[in-house]
Amino acid sequence: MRLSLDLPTFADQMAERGWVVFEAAVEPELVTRMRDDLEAAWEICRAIQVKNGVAADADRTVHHLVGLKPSFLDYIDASAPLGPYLEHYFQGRCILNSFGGAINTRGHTSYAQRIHRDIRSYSGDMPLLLNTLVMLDDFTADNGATYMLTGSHKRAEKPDDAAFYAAAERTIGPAGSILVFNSNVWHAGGDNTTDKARRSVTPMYCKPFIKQQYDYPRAVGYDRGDELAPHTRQILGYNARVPASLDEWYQPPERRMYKGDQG
Ligand SMILES: O=C(O)CCC(=O)C(=O)O
Repeated sequence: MRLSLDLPTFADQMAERGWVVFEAAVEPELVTRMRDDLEAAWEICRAIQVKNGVAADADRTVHHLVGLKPSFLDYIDASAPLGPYLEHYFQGRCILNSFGGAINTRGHTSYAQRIHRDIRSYSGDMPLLLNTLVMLDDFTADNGATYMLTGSHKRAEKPDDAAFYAAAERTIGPAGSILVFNSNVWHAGGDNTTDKARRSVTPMYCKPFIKQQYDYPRAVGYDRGDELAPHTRQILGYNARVPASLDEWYQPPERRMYKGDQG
């Protein structure tokens, strides 16, 4: 991974604008594998969405990709250079909160195309949650590049539609770019008016004391933590687990499930 912004520039833009784009950061080979895995993941997720009666509004969206297909775990591994940026934003450690994705296609819309922010309670200056979106295709104005209301992390109120679309900027970028944004920023996926899919994955990160949307250590395997690179083990949440027995709870610091450096 090659990150096009240095840490001070990232910090300034995140503070002022609430979002940045690292252009063409992910290796093209990994982007291709994630694109293929995303299509396969859609088949798996869709079957369960339909079976459980939650298919409406979720068209071409997928969820919890780590543990489902290998390239998504490879992405976490490859994103180690993002670590210092994440730690700067969180002023400490963070873990994966969720890892979804979307295949934005002409004539199909999903909840992600409404104006929204991904943190339900406005957190102001407290960095609880951070969104990222990895572009797996080039993002253009025509294929639904995300709308971002720059600076809107500084206020809690939802803008009305007219004000939002009059002022929002688009996240144009080549495949492999990573959009990073404060989860308090109001945003919306755009409509795809082209014949080709606009695919993305959306790893989100949180402070380690916040509940993950999915038990990623369990999905990957509780006993696999030691095989993983330190960055991957941290991000997946192996250092911030909840004990389920007194035997797991009564442990010396180095063997505790919630490690002392997690905040
Ligand atoms: O697909 C997009 O452009 C937006 C994604 C989004 O809204 C989200 O991840 O919360």
